[in-house]
Amino acid sequence: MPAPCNIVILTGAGISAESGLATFRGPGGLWEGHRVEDVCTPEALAADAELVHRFYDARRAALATVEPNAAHLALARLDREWRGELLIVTQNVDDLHERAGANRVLHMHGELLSALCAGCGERVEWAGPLPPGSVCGTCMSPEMRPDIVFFGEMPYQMERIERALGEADLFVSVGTSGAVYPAAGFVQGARYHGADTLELNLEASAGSAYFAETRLGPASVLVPAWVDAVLD
Ligand code: BJW
Repeated sequence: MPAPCNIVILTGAGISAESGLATFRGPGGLWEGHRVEDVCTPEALAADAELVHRFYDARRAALATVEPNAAHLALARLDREWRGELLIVTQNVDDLHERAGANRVLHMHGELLSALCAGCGERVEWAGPLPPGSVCGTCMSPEMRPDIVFFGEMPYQMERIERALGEADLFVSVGTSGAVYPAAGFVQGARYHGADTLELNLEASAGSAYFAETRLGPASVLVPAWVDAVLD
């Protein structure tokens, strides 16, 4: 890999699995018998806000008990030492990339530790439980909700992501099943613009066929090995 080149890294729930956070679609992926597709929708929030809040309260509680693992730490090292453009696009709503020390991180599906006003779009730091009807400090509308991109909603910063993919020389995907769009389509977008593509995942995913190379194994092993090879 000639340095410095432009790298875009997409991460998914698999990178945080070895920290102790559950993935969505593997064993143990169900929560109180619900699929994520049934809980993470604007319709579910409207129909049963308490259920949706309970889901995210449980996720926040779990997040408070875990630490970044070797894969997060390796990407943070890459972020510090890589002289070319680099963007870590994470689908994860945890803060483990940041806690590992990475700065160039974009949360396309929102963040557990912030809240969103559905009225004015203001995003604020999470300050505790949000009973239905919680009022926004900026526009005063009673529409505060978890800062999560639900199914059917537009993920954050798509223009910036698409620009980065268009300029990428290398696209690397870590720990994602390739089941959820638009993230699942990034590999094809990057390839279309001429990037090399590498997938690091525990098992073959729905997107594996689109990658030039797939390496199978735990992220805590594959990611540090790949980062060492890129930097050394
Ligand atoms: C390991 C490991 C270890 C385990 N080491 N690996 C058809 C085409 C296009 C779009 C659609 C379509 N049909 C429907 C849609 C739209 C929909 C969609 O994709 N639905 C699918 C169900 C088909 N998408 C949307 O609605 C999105 N918005 C949208 O499309 O807007 C319109 C638009 C138009 C044009 C341009 C752009 C946009 C919004 C999607 C919102 C996703 N939200 C969630 C929940 C919120 C966040 C949260 O609560 O955490 O995001 S769903 C959930 O899935 C979460 C995740 O970020 C996301 C992806 O999951 P991920 O990360 O891949 O986890 P898993 O569990 O699926 O996989 C883990 C992987 O790790 C596995 O492969 C394991 O093997 C591996 N692994 N341990 C390495 N130790």
